[in-house]
Amino acid sequence: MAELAARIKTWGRELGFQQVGITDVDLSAHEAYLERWLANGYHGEMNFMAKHGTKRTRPEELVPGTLRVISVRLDYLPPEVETTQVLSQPTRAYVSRYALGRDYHKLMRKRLASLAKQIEGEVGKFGYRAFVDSAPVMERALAQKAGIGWFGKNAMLMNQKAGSLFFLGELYTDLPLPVDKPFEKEHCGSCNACQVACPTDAIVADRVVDARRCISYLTIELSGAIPEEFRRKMGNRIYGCDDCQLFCPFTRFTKASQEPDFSPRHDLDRAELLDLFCWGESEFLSKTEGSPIRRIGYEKWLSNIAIALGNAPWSERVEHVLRARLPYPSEALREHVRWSLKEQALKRGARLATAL
Ligand code: B12
Ligand code: SF4
Ligand code: SF4
Repeated sequence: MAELAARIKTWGRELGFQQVGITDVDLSAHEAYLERWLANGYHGEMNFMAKHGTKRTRPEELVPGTLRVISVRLDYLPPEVETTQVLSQPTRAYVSRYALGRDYHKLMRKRLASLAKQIEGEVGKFGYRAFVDSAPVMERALAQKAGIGWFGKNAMLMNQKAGSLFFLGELYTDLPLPVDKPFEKEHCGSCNACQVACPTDAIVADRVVDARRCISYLTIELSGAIPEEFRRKMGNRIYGCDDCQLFCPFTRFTKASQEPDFSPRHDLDRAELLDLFCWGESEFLSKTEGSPIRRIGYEKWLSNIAIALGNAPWSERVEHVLRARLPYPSEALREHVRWSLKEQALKRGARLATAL
């Protein structure tokens, strides 16, 4: 089994994963943290987080017979993509850097299936299931236990040589493989740059994010109106948010991803808000084919961009394109557009006042 474990790690790296670790199924240390998070209502509308009882923290209840979890890391930041520079250009759209190219779920699951096939070639039929962000699985807790990194104060799984701009995935298996040492050392020390940088104060305690305040949740998961208290704070972030990672000192150790699939499509790394707002629905559907962005749907896409346009400097053209969306059939979208028009009108008024 020790030899097999070593080979699994080599195959994993050959398949393009940057780290591969193995752990057992004991997540008892994490159960109480998850329960408290749910009891506080921090999951908001994400009912899937509360729905599965103890299956999330007890892998053998999700997949009976599971003895070990093979945890993998895949870096995603494409080379030469700007990050904080785009955040400071309010006419441009900031799309979270994980979502610029192809959806990672399929790509990673395919690779995990290839890894399982290689194991099968060695040991014959064995029990396994591959997961990537898709099922009640505690991916960060498993990765920490498998030695991949520590929980940063921003709740991200971090590695001192790679930062945190990576995805996690798992193979649950019934093979009694030897386990790796958990990642015990926490490297955050007295730093709290992520908490200071978070635009909406969503990091409510060390390693605890109140999703209801998190821009990632507001722009991707929330189906209703985005509460007004967060709209100005969202700035130009139209899909997800990376601030608590971008301002983390370990992010400078990020290794650029060599995956062509993660390269930005349609200039999404630096697009103008106005251009994106003018996409029609069929254009949205074709341009986001195979991208994680498609999942939020056209109305949410427009609502997010409308808020960012409200936050952009005043311009006649911005007011014009916003007004053009007022007859749109969705009241949810119209409400966001009305808010943005008010914001634009305030800025127009302020300009006039200074000109007088
Ligand atoms: C729900 C969810 C969200 C929610 C809630 C976020 C959250 N912090 O829980 C929202 C929509 C806000 C979100 C946002 C993002 N997400 Co998300 N998300 C998930 C999901 C589906 C579940 C996470 C979860 O279990 N939350 C429940 C809480 C309780 O768990 P936790 O935050 O990890 O907290 C643990 C620690 O607090 C720990 N803890 C705290 N103190 C202590 C002390 C001790 C002693 C111990 C033992 C433990 C401990 O206990 C908790 C339980 O383990 C996972 C995929 C998965 N199935 O795991 C992806 C996942 C966590 N997300 C991911 C990503 C990339 C993001 C974003 C960066 C996306 C973006 N750019 O917009 C942001 C980052 C926000 C952030 N700072 O967390 C990646 C993270 C990769 C990494 N390097 O960590 C994951 C793993 C998906 C993947 N397959 O790669 N996400
Ligand atoms: S993703 Fe953005 S909003 Fe969410 S915790 Fe991090 S910095 Fe805050
Ligand atoms: S910004 Fe500082 S406190 Fe936050 S995760 Fe990075 S090192 Fe830890």
